[in-house]
Amino acid sequence: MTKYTREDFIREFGDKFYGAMIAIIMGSDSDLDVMEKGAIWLQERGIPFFMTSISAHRTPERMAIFAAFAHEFGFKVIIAGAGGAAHLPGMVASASSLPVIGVPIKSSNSIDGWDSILSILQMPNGIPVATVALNGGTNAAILATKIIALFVDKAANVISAHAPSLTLKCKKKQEIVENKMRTIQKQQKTA
Ligand code: AIR
Repeated sequence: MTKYTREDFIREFGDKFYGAMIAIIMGSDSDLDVMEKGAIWLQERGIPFFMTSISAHRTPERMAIFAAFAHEFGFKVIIAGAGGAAHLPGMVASASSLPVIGVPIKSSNSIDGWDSILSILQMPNGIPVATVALNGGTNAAILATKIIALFVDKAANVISAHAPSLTLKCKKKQEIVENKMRTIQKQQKTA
């Protein structure tokens, strides 16, 4: 078996990686439903990202190469999602100097999601993985954007606009609930 090398990775993608500081990796294409939500959140806000699948168990050499050279490839933060025996975020964190955000995924081989959560959350002392909620692909993208917002103005602007957009969404939710209150009150009067 031939070894997977740094040059193989560059051959696959070129050496610019779409000018992305955020890398999104996942154990399988079956994780896409969850992970693409984060990618779409970034895309809609004009934040460049790179995305590929890497399996800690099925393609360990490719994972090791990605982790070892992610910093050199220009990434500043890695989002890693996996399901079941979810070793990808922790193994990448152990071999990279970059911060890793782990996304536990309730996958087809997951019992109920706890296996993925605990595999990513319960890292040994010395090798942290910032773990978001089960299937939290979007939150991972927001956290990654907050990290690069420390030194990228564009990302800082995206983060500044994020809180007001949530307030607006909540205003709509508030209206729905209050409208329901009025409907119930009206029904009570006419009863
Ligand atoms: N997985 C793949 N290699 C190692 C792990 N932990 C995970 C994937 C996916 C699940 O196994 O992240 O969540 C099922 O993968 P598949 O390819 O069988 O659908």
